[in-house]
Amino acid sequence: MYTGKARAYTNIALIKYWGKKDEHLILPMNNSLSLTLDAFYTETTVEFNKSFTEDSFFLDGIKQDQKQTAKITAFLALVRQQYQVSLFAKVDSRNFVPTAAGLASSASGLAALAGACSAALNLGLTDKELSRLARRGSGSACRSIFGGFAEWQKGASDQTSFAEAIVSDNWEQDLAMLFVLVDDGIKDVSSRDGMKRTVETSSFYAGWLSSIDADLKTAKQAIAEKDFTALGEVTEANALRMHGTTLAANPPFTYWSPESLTVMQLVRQARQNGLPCYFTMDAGPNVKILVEKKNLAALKQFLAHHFSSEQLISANAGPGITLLPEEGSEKS
Ligand code: 2P0
Repeated sequence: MYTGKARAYTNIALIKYWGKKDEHLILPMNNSLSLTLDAFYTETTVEFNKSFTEDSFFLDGIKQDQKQTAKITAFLALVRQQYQVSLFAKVDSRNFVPTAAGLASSASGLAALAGACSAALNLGLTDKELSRLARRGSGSACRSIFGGFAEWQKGASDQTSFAEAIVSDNWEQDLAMLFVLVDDGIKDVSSRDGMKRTVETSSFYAGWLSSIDADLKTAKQAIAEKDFTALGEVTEANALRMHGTTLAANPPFTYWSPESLTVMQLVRQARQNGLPCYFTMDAGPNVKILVEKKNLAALKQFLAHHFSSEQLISANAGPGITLLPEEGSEKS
């Protein structure tokens, strides 16, 4: 048998990935830029074993059904094909999230799986190769190979689409992200389905694409100059543009709940009160607030009038993927 283990942290995009030009290869329509966080991560052990007759997937110790295993199985099939392996595998994943608030992330999950496969099969992949492999599991996973800021270069082929670390002089260590967990009770549109519907039907999608290059340039310049206001403003504007595209899809949809709008309004109010902070949102109603670490306590205090402490989860910048080879690559 061949076993390997890896830990990967989730990342939040400041400039979003929204839309694929190749669904099979997971090639995105646009570059994206993210911050990897330390508070939420996945640890995954994978075992390839000739005695297995099928792939299996355990999440937090619970065996997952076929539907929940589909993304994992598809990824394992790709690994088998790409690296000439014929064995089935058992995947054992643990999500480390501060609450059971639905923050489990496919970014950390698929990045950890890619790392665990690399460790188990002794593939010796570089970070770039690992990023390309993780991308095939879930687009955003390619950014979780790296700590701090990362940019996913959309590329034009499987070979040329991968994330890279952005040189930042460790400025990300001055930043924090506060998650405001809100519950909406609305049926989810998965990000995969949501971005597909948007690309295919939204009359606003062209506008989204046309604004990306300028947003990326602004964000990268802000990181280079350690300009929090510039980074925050472009983060918030980019998220609003992404979410705007869903309103013009057919059928239209939104990830926003009334509470999401309340948080957005509170963020604007905090700014008016002299507390610099900026929001972003992904394919769900929770709001993430980018804030300088030195202002995190004040922001939490301000929001504590409206939300319980369980709803306010903070994170700092986190590290890249860690392969845990001590458990790896034993043959028997
Ligand atoms: C992002 N999201 O850049 C964007 C913003 C959600 C909104 O990447 O289909 O799970 O597996 O490539 O990576 C979530 O989408 O989608 C995502 P697939 P993924 O973080």
